[in-house]
This record gives sequence, structure tokens and C-alpha cells, in this order.
Amino acid sequence: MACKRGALIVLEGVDRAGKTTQCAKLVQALQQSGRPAEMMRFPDRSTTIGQLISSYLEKKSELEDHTVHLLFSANRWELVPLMKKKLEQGTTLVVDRYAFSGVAFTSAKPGFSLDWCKNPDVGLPKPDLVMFLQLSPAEAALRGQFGEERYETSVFQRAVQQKFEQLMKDPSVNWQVIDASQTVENVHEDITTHSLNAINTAHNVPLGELWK
Ligand code: Z5A
Repeated sequence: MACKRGALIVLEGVDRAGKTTQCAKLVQALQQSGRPAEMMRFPDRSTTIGQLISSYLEKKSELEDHTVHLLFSANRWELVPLMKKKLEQGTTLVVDRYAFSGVAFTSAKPGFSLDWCKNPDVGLPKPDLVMFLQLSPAEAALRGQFGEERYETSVFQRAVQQKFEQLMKDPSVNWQVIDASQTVENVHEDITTHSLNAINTAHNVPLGELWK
């Protein structure tokens, strides 16, 4: 019998919502319970395209806004063969940011429509579950100052949050909103419950195509 596919699970959220912390904890918990799981993050700064993006985020280089949007998308597409292979082999992928960040961040810039921003990512592997870690700006501020990278300002982050809210109205995506102001352990519990449901469901349905 062919092995059951893994689930594609994405964590999204505003700056300092705890995405990286929770991705790592979820992968560890899944592995400890005998479920193959690996973490990925976007941008993946290790590839040639990822290095261009990293230099842009660190403000070491400038890129035209459409161009950098397409690079973020290309950075996802270049990982698709690997992602599909791992999912087919039964490994669950826990992904720190995905196409939704791509759309939310670019469409928060002047002159970009949601539709234009979604287009390059149409057809990517569709997540079985997208959890949005909800955290107010005041609560985020308690977790430290913004970093030095591009986009890390309160005005821009508020605009990004509004774009995420628009994206979350799409019923074709399995969105779950998580209260990220809870303790790390309580957030982890919520995330684990949703993830185990998604993993069980993914066993019985083929991998979908995003926004198609
Ligand atoms: N971007 C884009 O424009 N287009 C795209 O297509 C994609 C991304 C994919 C990448 O940043 C930037 O690229 C990002 C979007 C844009 N720009 N911004 N802003 P990144 O992925 O390299 O870094 P980040 O996603 O911005 O990281 P983050 O948001 O700063 O952090 P986080 O992963 O959400 O949180 P964390 O690192 O797990 O935790 C932050 C701190 O809070 C840390 O000290 C923790 O110990 C603490 N923490 C975590 N959870 C809790 C709880 N529950 N209570 C108290 N404290 C907590």
C-alpha cells in the first residue's frame, strides 16, 4: 500500500507573533509522537534567490517592488519539487510564512492589488491548514522592539495585518485564527490540536493547488 502523504501546515502572523517558536515546537512534538515532520521557512535565505531577498530585507540592496515580489514567489516555487517529494514520502511540513505573507506584504505597498499579488503563487501546493497567530500591536511591543529589517515599522505592520484580514475571508483556504497572546505552551496546545486534525484529513485527500 502506498504511504499516506504528509500534511502541509503553514503558520502566518504579524511580526513577533511567535511563528518561529511555534513551528519548532510543533515539529518537535510531532516527531516525538512518531510522526515524520520537518520545518521550512520562507523566505529560504539559503538559495541564490533567497540571498537576493535577504540582502534586500537587510537593506543592503534595493530592488524594484514588483521584482522583489516575484523573487519571493520564485523562492517558493524553487522549493516545490522538494516539498512535494517530502509530502509524498509521508513527511508533514511545518512552514514559517508562505504565499499569504507574500501577498499581504506586497499589497500593503501603494499601487498593488490583491489579485496581482496572488497571481505568481497560483498553483503552489495548497496548505491543508493555515494558522494565523493573532497578536495586537500593543502585545507585540511587549516582546521587544522592531528589528532593523525592512518592513519592521508599526505603520507598515498595521497595513499588512489588514491585508491578512482580507485574505482570511477566502473560504477556499483552511484558515484557523490562534490567540498568540497566550503562553507559549497554550498556543502550542491549540496549534497541535488543529495540526493533528489536518494530518489525519490529509491522509485521505490529494494535495491541492493554491488559489486554483
Ligand atoms: N516577506 C515578504 O515580504 N514576502 C514574502 O513572500 C515572505 C516574507 C515569505 C521575513 O522575515 C520578512 O519577509 C518578513 C515578511 C517578509 N518581514 N517582516 N516583518 P523573517 O521570516 O525572517 O522574520 P519574521 O517572520 O519577521 O520573524 P518575526 O515575525 O519577528 O518573529 P516570529 O517568528 O513571529 O516570532 P518568534 O521569533 O517566534 O518570537 C518573537 C519573540 O517573542 C521571541 O523573543 C520569543 O521568545 C517571544 N515569544 C514567542 N512566543 C511568545 C509567547 N507566547 N509569549 C511571550 N513571548 C513570546
